Amino acid sequence: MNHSDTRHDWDLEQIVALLDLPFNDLVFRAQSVHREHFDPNSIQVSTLLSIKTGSCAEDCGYCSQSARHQTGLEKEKLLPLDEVVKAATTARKSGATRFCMGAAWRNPTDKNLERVVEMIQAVRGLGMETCVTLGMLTDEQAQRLKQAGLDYYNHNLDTAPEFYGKVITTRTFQDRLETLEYVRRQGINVCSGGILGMGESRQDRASMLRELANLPAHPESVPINLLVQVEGTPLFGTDELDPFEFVRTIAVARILMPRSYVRLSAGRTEMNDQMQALCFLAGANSVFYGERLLTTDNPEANQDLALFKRLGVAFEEHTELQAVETGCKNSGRSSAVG
Ligand code: SAM
Ligand code: DTB
Ligand code: SF4
Repeated sequence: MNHSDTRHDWDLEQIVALLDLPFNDLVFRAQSVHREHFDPNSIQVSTLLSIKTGSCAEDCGYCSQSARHQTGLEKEKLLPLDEVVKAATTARKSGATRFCMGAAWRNPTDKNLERVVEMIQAVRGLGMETCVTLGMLTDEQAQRLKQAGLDYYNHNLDTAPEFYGKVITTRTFQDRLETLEYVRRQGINVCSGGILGMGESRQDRASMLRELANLPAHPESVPINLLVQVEGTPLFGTDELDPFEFVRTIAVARILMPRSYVRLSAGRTEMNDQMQALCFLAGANSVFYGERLLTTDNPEANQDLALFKRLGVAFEEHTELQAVETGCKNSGRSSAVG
């Protein structure tokens, strides 16, 4: 979808200049853009489930699930369908509109993909939006997921192309772009973002945002994760990122991709309420909800409800899809928290 105010021709200097703005100017600008397209007091919530855990063939330096890192993680084979349906039903009852299923694969086999197809169909049957993240796909596999009715595919660029080789050596940045292209070609909504706090520079953060914003179409959903430092991974012990630098990056993501949902993703357990509020002010309007991410903790649901209530923000009730399809500002209903 191309709109007159969405650009795909950002250069690095322009993005670095945004990141360099005085903090107040940057956040004000991001919040102004945010208000042109979204209800500023409404937050979309997704719940995550790890459907296959650990023993992954890739060597991503941040990840607890790589077979190459000794993280003491309990491995789990692909979950049976009934367990997935049970978890999705619980997530729906607590107010999540989207159910995201993650598998620790470099890429799915066709046989495993069929099992995931069953899961997608069952979760859709509960009236929820579906998202899966399964690693690299072929064109045909993306087509199969589309046929199954999948709403979103999550596949992060993770970091700047210039920094990529310092974090992952078993695949290339180009591999990631290819999967995103197959997913987009099938008309599946794209969820793609990255991780901050891996020792990258501000220029690297700008470069990652440029890659996302200059895709032929902006991802509908842009997760910005703060590295969750897992003992036993190569990135454990990395110097912590200045929290304001994280907020700045959220703000610039909002400015560059004005109609995308920007998700304040992993890392919220390390953030205080004030920092999360700043992220929302800077244009983040989606979170993972529920006490578990994939293998690490997320804030307790009660804690999030209390924060949302204090901030006067509400869960977005309508689906993102309706918002994207109607292109409507403030089109959704929100339910007050509390
Ligand atoms: N294996 C698939 C893949 O890598 O595309 C899907 C699952 S993978 C766990 C999904 C995403 O989670 C990664 O792309 C990365 O951005 C994020 N992630 C993984 N470990 C993380 C960590 N320790 N901190 C923050 N984000 C993390
Ligand atoms: C994304 O960008 N973040 C989520 C989701 N996409 C799949 C995963 C975060 C994982 C955090 C570390 C863990 O729990 O293993
Ligand atoms: Fe495997 Fe995904 Fe973890 Fe990389 S991020 S090791 S591909 S599960």
